[in-house]
Amino acid sequence: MPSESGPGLVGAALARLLAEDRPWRLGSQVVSVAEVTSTNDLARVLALGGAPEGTLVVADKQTSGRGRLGRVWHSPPGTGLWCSFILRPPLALNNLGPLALVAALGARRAVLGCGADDADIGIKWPNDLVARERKLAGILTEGAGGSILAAPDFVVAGIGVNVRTPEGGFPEPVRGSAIALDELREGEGSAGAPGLGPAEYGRALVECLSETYSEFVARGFAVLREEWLAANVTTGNEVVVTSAAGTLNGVAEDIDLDGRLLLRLSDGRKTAVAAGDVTLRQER
Ligand code: BT5
Repeated sequence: MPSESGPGLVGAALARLLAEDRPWRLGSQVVSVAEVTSTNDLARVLALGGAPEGTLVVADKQTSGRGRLGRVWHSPPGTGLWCSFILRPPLALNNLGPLALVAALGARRAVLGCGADDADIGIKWPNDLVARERKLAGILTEGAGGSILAAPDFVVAGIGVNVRTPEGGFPEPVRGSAIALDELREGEGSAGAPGLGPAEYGRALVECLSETYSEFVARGFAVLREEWLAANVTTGNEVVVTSAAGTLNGVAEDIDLDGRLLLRLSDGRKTAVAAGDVTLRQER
């Protein structure tokens, strides 16, 4: 059971913004806490208890925010949107592969909606948002209740976006590799506008993720693939991909309709990678 405490400020502010206008598929319920181990943990408990699709968990602060493979996600209070959506996609297991890429596209559209420049915001496969070669956002999708044959009962899509640079800068492990929206642009109406906080970004995210998710569920990843390719900073580069299966060196050539990265290996063979970490070696 995740530990949690008190009502949160970010989620409460976001719920107020959404109350003005709530035609979206996601965000129909906002569960707001001041502090939680991980919003993914709380979302999972709520989903197991029957919470409907679109339920959104928001925390001001996470004490054990995590990335993939148990890596730490730094989530200091008031500086970012730390949230998880409960999704119940009506899709077969073998169609769920691109879900994290769909979430990254939604998070990117929301960043652009908050005034960031299209050219500034890249997607690094599979699901990081990057700006100025630093990480702006990360996504962690976790499913539960399925099997190797059946789709999970639900998927929790956890999204962490740095909105404001923490006072005194990012913590040491990510100092120099992390960036927040406020650094991208200055001035009214831009990504760095003084009024833009985690809740305002959250309002844009609810709208944009509702769109990309609905498009994906209705028509498949094919309708989003071109947008993903245009925004991505991975294909066209020499890369090293590290996964449970080992390390692969090659050129990232494309992604397929399952969201897999298509690599041409040094010996000329082609392979498709479903999950892994990419390091860019050089731009071609
Ligand atoms: C991710 O993993 O990027 C997924 C991050 C998901 C975070 C959200 S917040 C809401 C929800 N609840 C959670 O507990 N998680 C989700 P990965 O690709 O494995 O990247 C992790 C790496 O990102 C770390 O090893 C650090 O290098 C870096 N990192 C950690 N915190 C960061 C931050 N705030 N900004 C930028 N980079 C960070």
